[in-house]
Amino acid sequence: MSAPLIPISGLAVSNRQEMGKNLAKGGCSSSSCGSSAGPADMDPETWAKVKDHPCYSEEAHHYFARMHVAVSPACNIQCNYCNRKYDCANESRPGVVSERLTPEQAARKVLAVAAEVPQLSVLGIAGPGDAAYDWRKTKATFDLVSQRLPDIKLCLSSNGLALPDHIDEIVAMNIDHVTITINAIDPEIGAQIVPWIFYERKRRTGVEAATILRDRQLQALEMLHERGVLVKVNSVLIPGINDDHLIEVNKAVKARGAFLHNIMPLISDPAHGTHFGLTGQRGPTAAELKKVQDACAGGANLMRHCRQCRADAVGLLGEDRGQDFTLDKLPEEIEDAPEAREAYRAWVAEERKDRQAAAGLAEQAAAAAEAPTLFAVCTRGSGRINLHFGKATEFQIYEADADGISFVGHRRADNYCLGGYGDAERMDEIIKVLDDVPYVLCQMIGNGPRKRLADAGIEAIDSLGEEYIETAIASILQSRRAHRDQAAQGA
Ligand code: CLF
Ligand code: SF4
Repeated sequence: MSAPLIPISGLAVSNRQEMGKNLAKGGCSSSSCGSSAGPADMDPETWAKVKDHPCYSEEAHHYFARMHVAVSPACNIQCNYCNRKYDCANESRPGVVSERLTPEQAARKVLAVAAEVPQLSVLGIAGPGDAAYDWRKTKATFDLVSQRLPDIKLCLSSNGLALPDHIDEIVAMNIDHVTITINAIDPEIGAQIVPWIFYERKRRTGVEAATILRDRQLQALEMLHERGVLVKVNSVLIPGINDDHLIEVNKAVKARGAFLHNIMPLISDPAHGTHFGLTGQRGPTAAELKKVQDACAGGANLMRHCRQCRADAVGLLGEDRGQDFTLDKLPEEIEDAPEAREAYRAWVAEERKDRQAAAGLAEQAAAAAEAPTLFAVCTRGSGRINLHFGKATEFQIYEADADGISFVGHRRADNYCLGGYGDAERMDEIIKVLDDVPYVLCQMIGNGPRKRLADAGIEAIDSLGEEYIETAIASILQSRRAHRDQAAQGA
């Protein structure tokens, strides 16, 4: 596949080149947003590990796809937010169930996706149970895939209880990325989240269980860090149980070498049949989540672009092509196309240089922003505004302030356009979701939805389609500033 290189516009090229030379950071100005860091912020070995991983690098998530295969149904603990009928809720959206695969079926599926999706860079195993406890199947799958697709990175997610038993194998198998879910380091709090574990052939409960789980999780984190494996820690934010405590978790995992901390909101619904769902435990609001994330600033670097994907997710984060690759849809003959992935990665390398230079300029332009301003962006990847408003099922939220322009999260909403007509109720929902966002940037928008947004105080801008997001935001800020200056001179 060859993707087109599109020149940036809106900013003078000579200026852009000059700024590019001075560019020192990788697109995120926030000190707490380490996942956005670029090659200048880390040693070359670490950068090589994260540059194509959509979860470990916020920047990479614009370009690269991951896929999950649901091969490991067994689990050794019980989380109060999990119903075993569905997938592991530690790193997948609860309430959905994946097609369970044997390692051979999973390897075939990975081959099929790799042949079709040149953006694919990572294979993850994140359930439906625990990848480290159901180790035989996890290992068999990774072995099969790495023989056929050595360029695909391997990634696994676990509750941590069984992880210390597999460190040598993880290192030997070149698994560079491991996620451990740690919701508490205080066993009194942990016991409110995990009522029992199965450890050394015995079921254990309460504080004893939570203590063993915590010790094994932290041990695994230290062991992996010592061996050069990057560890991301996931924590599920449960209001009233561990919200205040997550700052302590953040400090504890940072001290033991965690590369990233991903604080995810509890998703709780009685229909999921989980203990928390049935007992009325609510999830956090977006504001509560942001408050806890912000309170962790200065500790372990935070991941803010997680989409809580499914245990059988396929595609860029935020898109899910899993249903295109169910077993019944896989072709009989699968021909790998490594040259397409190579060509795509070469294109991304060039695109990155161009985008980073543009982002550097944008940082400068934003530096004069008087007050923090939010922008909702419609994008289908590559860090560009390249999606019609009506097709967006999520908006990427960027914030411009005196420190620069940074990605601060995403907000989901059903797509407004239903093939020829717009859905008024969906528009109400979109307006609600964007209530504090004054600008929507999209590739195109019709007059009707533009007016609905304007009536709600949101300006839709579709004149910057295909621009880099940061560049577009910078040129909007510059143009607003020029208008204000003109008005002031005229007054
Ligand atoms: Fe999958 Fe997890 Fe690996 Fe990513 S997901 S096993 S680290 S390849 Fe990513 Fe999905 Fe969030 Fe997970 S967006 S749920 S953090
Ligand atoms: Fe469920 Fe995952 Fe917890 Fe096991 S570790 S109980 S599969 S959420």
